[in-house]
Amino acid sequence: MAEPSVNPLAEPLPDGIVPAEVIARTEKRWIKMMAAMLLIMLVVVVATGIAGAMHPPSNVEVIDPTTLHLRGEFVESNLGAASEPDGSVTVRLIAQQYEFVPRCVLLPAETPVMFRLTSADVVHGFLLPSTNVNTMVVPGFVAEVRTRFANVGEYAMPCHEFCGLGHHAMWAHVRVVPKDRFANPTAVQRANCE
Ligand SMILES: [Cu+2]
Repeated sequence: MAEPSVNPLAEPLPDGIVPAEVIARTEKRWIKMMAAMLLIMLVVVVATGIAGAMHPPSNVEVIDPTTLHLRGEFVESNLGAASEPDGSVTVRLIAQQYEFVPRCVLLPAETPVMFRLTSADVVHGFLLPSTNVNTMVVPGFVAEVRTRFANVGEYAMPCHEFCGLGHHAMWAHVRVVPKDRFANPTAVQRANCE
């Protein structure tokens, strides 16, 4: 007498073993969730890049870090904020262990501002929270960032690349004032906030 043949795959599984079709369904659900998250992040990156100008700076410009103080646009008398003929403002800064020179920059609101920075020694970071300004300052290169301050006020400017033992104390400030209170700064004014 032959036993009735039973398909072992059709038998109920022992406790604790999840059926293959349940696993397949769960995995498909996770794949859909991951694809949706990637899509959302991609949209955020593109939208902030276009609307808020939040993107990595693309400027590539080399400079000799050993002669910054001797000649060229980063000599001490040329640092700080300067008004341009087209009404915009250019700010030149040097990052060095453990300070930014100058330590405070006065700027007008609602005006195109271009920051140009370079490092005199090691890699530093340049960040203005609540704006699109965020870049590395690499010795030998000029970092260039364009922004426009919508709000007046004091912006803290921390170095955000670890640059040595005094890194935590490396801060500067940007003070943004109403446009009509900003005049083309004199040689002394351009390097402080008074
Ligand atoms: Cu630092």
